[in-house]
Amino acid sequence: MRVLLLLAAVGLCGAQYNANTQPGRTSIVHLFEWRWADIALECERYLAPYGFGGVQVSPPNENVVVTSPNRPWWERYQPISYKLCSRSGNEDEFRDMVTRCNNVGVRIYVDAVVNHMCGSGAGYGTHSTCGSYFNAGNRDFPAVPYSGWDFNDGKCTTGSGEIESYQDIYQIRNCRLSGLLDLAMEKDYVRSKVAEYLNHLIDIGVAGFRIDAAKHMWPGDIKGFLDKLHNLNTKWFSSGARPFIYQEVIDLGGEPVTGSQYYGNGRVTEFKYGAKLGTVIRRWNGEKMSYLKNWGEGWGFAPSDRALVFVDNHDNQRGHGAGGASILTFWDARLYKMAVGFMLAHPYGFTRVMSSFRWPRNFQNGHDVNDWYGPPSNWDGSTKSVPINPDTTCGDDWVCEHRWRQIRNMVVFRNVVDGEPFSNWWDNNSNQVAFGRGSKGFIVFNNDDWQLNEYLQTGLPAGTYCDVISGDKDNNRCTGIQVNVSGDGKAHFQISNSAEDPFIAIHINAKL
Ligand code: QV4
Ligand code: CA
Repeated sequence: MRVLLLLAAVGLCGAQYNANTQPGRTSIVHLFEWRWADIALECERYLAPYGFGGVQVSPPNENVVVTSPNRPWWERYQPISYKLCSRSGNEDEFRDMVTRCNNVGVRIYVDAVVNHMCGSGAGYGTHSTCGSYFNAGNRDFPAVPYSGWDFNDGKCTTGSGEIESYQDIYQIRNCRLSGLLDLAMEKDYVRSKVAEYLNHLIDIGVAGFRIDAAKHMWPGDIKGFLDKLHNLNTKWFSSGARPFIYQEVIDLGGEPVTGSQYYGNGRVTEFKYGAKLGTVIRRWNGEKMSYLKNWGEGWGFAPSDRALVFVDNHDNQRGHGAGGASILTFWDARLYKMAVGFMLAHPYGFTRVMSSFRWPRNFQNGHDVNDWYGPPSNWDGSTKSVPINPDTTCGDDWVCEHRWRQIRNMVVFRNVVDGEPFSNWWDNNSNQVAFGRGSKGFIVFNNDDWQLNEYLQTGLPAGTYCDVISGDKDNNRCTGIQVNVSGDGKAHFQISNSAEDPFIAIHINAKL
């Protein structure tokens, strides 16, 4: 009996690191600012067929309506209540999305903004996405309810009441992050209100949470509300399954708050990953792809089973948060596809693919003054639905990186090679590299300024393979490059440095 209890306990803890995706589905996609109705459709028509494990959705709770600037994307990071209504839809639409996505094996992960409420300057009234009254000035949020007692004001020691130094662990947790009213998470009442919100979502059927601004809450206070969370809904999850937790903790080193302090609660977003990979793929600071041989923990990242990894996210693709100029995004499409391809082929971490909207970037003195732009929207401020073009791309300024053939096919690649070891590394001591995943997949990159022309050990069984970067396997023919693996596992690769996509990926499900 004791063994069973122990196993149950481990199961309880272990599962917080487990994404609760269906077996063989190994990535999630952040459908940033998408409407619930569109996500439900995308689960059924695209994400399920291509083996995406789940979707990170934008904050579903009521937020302040910001009109200056006009409906910025970041208004959704200023909660007014935990009612499920936002520009993405209402509670019925949210429920419908979760049900339809779960029914096709695609999970929903909610971006939980629970460290704070709206900005101190948000005023008072009913300018909120559900019409709930609030008064930021006296910390009054009757729709939760929260009152002045539930905020950290008395605890913060800085003059401005805001975080002024990231070298002071007390300010980071007890003061306001850019003026956002900071909740007193040590109070059981506040923990209970947060848990009530998250349990409402769990009971609807979500599989886990991104904990926004986790760095700004004490790890023990986060545990305080996590311990109050229900098990997942047994309509779609096994009994006792725990919500997947990944905490947004920006840790590029050099600060007293580190990601490792949060491992006890769940995974942590590994921001070093995208910052470093961007530098390597851009070949900045003398970085080169041959250095990626020990990618992962060897580069000082979190342990693989504690890391949530990504090339870019909704903040740093527009200069918010962290990562800086090296971050690759859809704006740098050719290099971006290489970075995402490398991430999805490499075994390190749990992978999240970004799916963005386009906005009119306008750099002035190195800063994009339009970094606040909200999603494609109608004249009344409502978010536009996502039109799908005949060529399967998205219209109306939705970028849909997750639908780019090179990225979608690498999501499939990751599923096919899941569990296979990192193997058969080769490099030319510069920016031509290759590696395999056991006997199931192999990938080759040419990021040098000359042709790659090599015979390489792939580890794959003999046969003819379709390159899933330049094309697809369509019935029994390749629409792109074909690769012949001989009996000894070797294959000849030629990649021009001026190729549209200077990398080739093959796996056993793309074998003729
Ligand atoms: C302004 C002034 C304040 C003033 C306040 C008065 O700067 O000094 O006190 O007005 O109200 C927006 C504006 C910001 C404004 C604030 C209101 O940009 O100028 O403050 O609202 O207080 C997003 C955006 C922020 C935005 C915020 C709330 O990035 O620009 O602020 O939403 O709308 C750190 C954290 C990390 C964080 C990252 C951005 O460690 O956790 O900064 N990342 C997460 C989210 C991010 C979000 C938040 C946290 C806040 O990924 O999208 O910030 O929820 O690194
Ligand atoms: Ca805080």
